[in-house]
Amino acid sequence: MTWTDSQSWASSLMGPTPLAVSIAILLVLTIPLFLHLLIYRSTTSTTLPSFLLVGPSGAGKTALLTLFERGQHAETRTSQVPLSVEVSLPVSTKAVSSKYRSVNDPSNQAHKKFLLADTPGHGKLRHHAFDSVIKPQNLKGIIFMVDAADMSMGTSGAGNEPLHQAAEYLHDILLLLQKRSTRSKTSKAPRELPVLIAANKLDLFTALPPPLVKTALESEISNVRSSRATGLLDSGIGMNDLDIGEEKEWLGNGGDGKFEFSQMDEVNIAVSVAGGNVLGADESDVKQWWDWIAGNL
Ligand SMILES: Nc1nc2c(ncn2[C@@H]2O[C@H](COP(=O)(O)OP(=O)(O)OP(=O)(O)O)[C@@H](O)[C@H]2O)c(=O)[nH]1
Ligand SMILES: [Mg+2]
Repeated sequence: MTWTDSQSWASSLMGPTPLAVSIAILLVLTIPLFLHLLIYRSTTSTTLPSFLLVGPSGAGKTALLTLFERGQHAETRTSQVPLSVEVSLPVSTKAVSSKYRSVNDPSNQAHKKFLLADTPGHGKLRHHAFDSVIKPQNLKGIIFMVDAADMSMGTSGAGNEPLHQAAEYLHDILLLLQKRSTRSKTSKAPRELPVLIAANKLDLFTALPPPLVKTALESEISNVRSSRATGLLDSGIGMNDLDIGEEKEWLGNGGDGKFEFSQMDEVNIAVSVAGGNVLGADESDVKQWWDWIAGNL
């Protein structure tokens, strides 16, 4: 029996036989059901989107975490272990992933949830933060919090230790992100990872305004970068010995001259700066940070 034979199984499946009709009906009914189950299961099994809170000790990270979680401020003490909490976006703030939903969509009424991970800022405990950057679980962004009132004394340079500490920490985080992104370039383009520099404690009159926090950090990171380069050169490793093409050891392009946050765009890391205060005589002002989170959720 060949396939052209009217009795062959292929011909009988094509023909208007009761068997062919019932198989076709079965397929039409089960395929959408199967696809639905497949897609539905794969979206619900993923973990919640998360944001990482890093920054020097005393910046106000834990204070922000408690404010976001409970809606009010509570006493904090120096953190020693990382802590993750589930936070809901305020209903007034709309997540970017819901921008095409109708205003009447019932899922808009539900709060959009995410995980906020606090890390200790103490110099000896920063490995917790670095670990979280290296193996991110559905990481949507990093919030680097600084105490803007602490950085204001004097200008940038040797005298301003808080600024130097913050810049060094931020430099290391950005370098880690840059390495992560250049490493993954071989398989596919690195996913964009936004970084927010949250200038906190703007309620204090000594606080540096956010645009100045940005420039102060940029110029201090330039110093950190060039002193790291000198350290490497002094140790006998020349620029040419380092395989810069493979994996950049220098933050930003080339590593010379002035560092600017815009140099991170090249490796898909968008750095933005926004100010606010968790505490304050009047009340907290964290609107810009909520908006940034919503814009990346
Ligand atoms: N004036 C003022 N004080 C603040 C503000 N935010 C936080 N603080 C205070 O800053 C201090 C340090 O805050 P924490 O949240 O514990 O700091 P942290 O960043 O978690 O520090 P580590 O856990 O050591 O990394 C606390 O006494 C807070 O009350 C703010 O916006 N304004
Ligand atoms: Mg803390």
